[in-house]
Amino acid sequence: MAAEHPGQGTLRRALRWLVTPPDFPPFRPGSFRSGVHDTASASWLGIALGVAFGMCFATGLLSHLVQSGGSLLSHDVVNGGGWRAWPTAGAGLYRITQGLHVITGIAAFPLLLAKLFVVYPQLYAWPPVRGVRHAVERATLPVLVGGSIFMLITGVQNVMYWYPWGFFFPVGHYWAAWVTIGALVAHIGAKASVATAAVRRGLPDDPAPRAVAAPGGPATDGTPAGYGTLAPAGGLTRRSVLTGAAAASGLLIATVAGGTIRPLERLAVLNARQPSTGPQGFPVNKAAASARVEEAAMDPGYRLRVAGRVDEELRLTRDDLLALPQHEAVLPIACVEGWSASKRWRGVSVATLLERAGAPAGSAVRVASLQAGGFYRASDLAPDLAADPDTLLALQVEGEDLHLDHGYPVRLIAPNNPGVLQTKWVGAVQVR
Ligand SMILES: Nc1nc2c(c(=O)[nH]1)N[C@H]1C(S)=C(S)[C@@H](COP(=O)(O)O)O[C@H]1N2
Ligand SMILES: [Mo]
Repeated sequence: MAAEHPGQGTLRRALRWLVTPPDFPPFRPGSFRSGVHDTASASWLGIALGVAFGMCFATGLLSHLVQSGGSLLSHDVVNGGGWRAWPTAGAGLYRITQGLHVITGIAAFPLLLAKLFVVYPQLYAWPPVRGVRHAVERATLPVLVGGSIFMLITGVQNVMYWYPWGFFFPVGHYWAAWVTIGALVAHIGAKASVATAAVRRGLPDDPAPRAVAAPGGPATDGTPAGYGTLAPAGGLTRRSVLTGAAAASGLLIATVAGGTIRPLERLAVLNARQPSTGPQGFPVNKAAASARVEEAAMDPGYRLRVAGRVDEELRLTRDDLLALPQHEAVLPIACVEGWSASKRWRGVSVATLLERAGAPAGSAVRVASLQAGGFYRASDLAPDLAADPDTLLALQVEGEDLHLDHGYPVRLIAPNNPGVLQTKWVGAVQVR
């Protein structure tokens, strides 16, 4: 056997030094004595998070499609009329999808915190990189964690009407969602086999106290020795972490679901808007005073302008509108922020107005507010929605004239339309 070249010994020592964890916490094996930091808990929390994020992403994307007038980058994202596939039948569908969006996002909060708590020791796993696949997986983690936190925090801030940042919420929230979901897909790809194995084993039992003395070797899934191979410490058990996360999540669901599900309203203590509190029994999202429309809306000289043809425009007083055939519909206002309220509306169908104005059949329509500024001063109706008899310029709600804050003298209310597009204080209806 050939004598070893002195350089080889140095190399071997260097390699051994590299793969040997530093002999101090948190790197020293066994630094995390609690059994809660194990793969099974991480997998179960990961699956729950995957389901919550998946539902939240799907419903959010849907909401975005319904709102975006085909434009994904500019402030036009909230103009509507861009997605023809969205049905006008099933007036309350958006109410359900958007309720789910907010509920699943909020329910994900405790799951995410628990997941981070369970897996954070793996940050100190030694060696820091075990190969190309591991390197890629670790590189996507900050994106996934940062993106998830960003999505949940900005979402909750929007629900609270708190906008401390310098970007337009729908645009920032939308693009960050794609980045986050991309990192999530990569993460699921890397962890799918570990998670399916965990599911097959069932919910993790906490090791019996006797197992304490038998720290395991490296786990078969690649988790280094010392991570989750020891007994529970500090009173925390796997079961208590998982049931605690599930309970916190359930409690949050119960307290926000009341924004959508009326029987739960009394529990909806965390919601910024209570769905049956406000003038005429439902919330006001933007009051007339803050939209600076009081004067124009109360002006006796008010006329609704309806431009159906290039050469001609109808100018209608509120009484003119009341003299037209009136149509009634029970339709919800479903705010993107997760509250919704169903009401009986009465007014003139947009289709009736268009017909009177001589607009060509199948027209797309823009509904513009008296409001001079603000992102929600106009909304677009796709031809199907404009033609639906339940798409109303409402004059009354629940048998009363509209309250000024609900859009007096006239507001738009259309089936299955996001709240932001139910334009109040309408001043003009234009064929596009
Ligand atoms: N002109 C105008 N219309 C508007 C808004 C607005 O800010 N300006 N807010 C919209 C939003 S976000 C919602 S949820 C509904 C709420 O209607 P409400 O205030 O009558 O409940 O009005 C919509 N119509
Ligand atoms: Mo809204």
